[in-house]
Amino acid sequence: MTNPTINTDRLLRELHRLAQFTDCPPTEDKTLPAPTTAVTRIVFTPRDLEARAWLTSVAEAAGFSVRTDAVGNTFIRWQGTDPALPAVGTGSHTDAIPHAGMYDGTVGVLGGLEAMRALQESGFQPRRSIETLMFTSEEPTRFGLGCLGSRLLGGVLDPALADALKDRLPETEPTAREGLTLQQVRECAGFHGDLASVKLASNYYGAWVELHIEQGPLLERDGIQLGIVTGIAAPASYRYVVEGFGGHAGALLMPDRRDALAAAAEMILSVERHALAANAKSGGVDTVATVGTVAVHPGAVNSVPSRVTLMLDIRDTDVTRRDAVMAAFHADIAAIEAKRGVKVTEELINADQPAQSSPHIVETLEAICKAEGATYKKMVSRAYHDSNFIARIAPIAMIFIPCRNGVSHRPDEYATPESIALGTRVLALALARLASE
Ligand code: HGY
Ligand code: MN
Ligand code: MN
Repeated sequence: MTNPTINTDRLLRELHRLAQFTDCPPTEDKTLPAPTTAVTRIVFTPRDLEARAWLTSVAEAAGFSVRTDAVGNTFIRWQGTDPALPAVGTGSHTDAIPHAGMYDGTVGVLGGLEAMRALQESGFQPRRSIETLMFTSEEPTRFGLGCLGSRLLGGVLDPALADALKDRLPETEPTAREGLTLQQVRECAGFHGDLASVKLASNYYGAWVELHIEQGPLLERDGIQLGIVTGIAAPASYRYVVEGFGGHAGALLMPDRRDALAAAAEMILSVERHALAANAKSGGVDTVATVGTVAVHPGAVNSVPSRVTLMLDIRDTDVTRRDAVMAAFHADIAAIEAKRGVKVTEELINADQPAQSSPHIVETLEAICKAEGATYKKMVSRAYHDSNFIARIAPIAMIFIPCRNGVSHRPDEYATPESIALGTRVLALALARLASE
């Protein structure tokens, strides 16, 4: 049985090098615990393209082949002795939301590459080819929909709809192109071809394991070294436009107003209330709802808001419960429209199913953790991941490592070198076992 040595220094060096491809200055926020490394790396921006070119150069220097598909998903491949067999895949994303941290996604991409190199350096020869995949646009920042690359790979997103998605980069971005489509932006970035060609055959991967930070507090709180993910919660997101009647903040009298922001505020509190009620009823914590963006028009202190756009992110491990919260929220929206004389338009962005892990891969990971003497717990992922959509075409599982205070999507996101190395070693051992089957 192979015994790969993870080169932790090399892996940490590369994680910090990748973090330097960022559009935000190193954070000055002294209120956050050090170390803090702020990263903004939005898909198809110059920083993202530089990071992609760097990753390709590192992978090719290790002797692996690299290919990209029409949307920029990047496949780092180690050919097996029996290349006709379905491959074993790992990987994650390197795009980062504004002012995020440096470990979300990147641990899975560089950890996958390091696992491949450590196996290669140990003299291991895979029967099945092994791939580390870097997905395009896991984050919804630019095109409003998360997991763009993996949805196309898994065949759960219509290619024409995808190519028509609008570029939503805020005007402040140097590369903002108001009103361009994904097709125009990706072709400008050098990714051509029909998106219909992105979908992978259902036997392309025989097994898939993604390494990722937990993005929650459970492992650290319980002093457990690794998480084995048995399921991934079902994400849904919606866009709402609230239209009222605005005007001069001094002259427009209260009875004559139809304040769109006041109505939006009631909507935000309503969906929070229904999510909390769902948890109270279930006795659990699996229902979560967040309004993460609010755009106010005209956005002047002395002008009554006439139009507000807000984005809702709602998730649950149980789709029926998630949909029940939405039904209660819809009833409140109707009441708010009647009471305030506003008009609310809803746009469904996505409403996905949860993903279940493969019992075989979970057992494989458990056996490896036991053999390594690593403490572990089986758990669900509340964050969504590209593995949600690879699950449509392959058996999956995920490995979680703890992150400090459970923090993610913030500059103080942090995982220890020991956790990163252990997660990468367990991943390498899992890839070796699965690629020998
Ligand atoms: O939002 C998520 O769950 C992921 O981090 N994009
Ligand atoms: Mn993320
Ligand atoms: Mn992620």
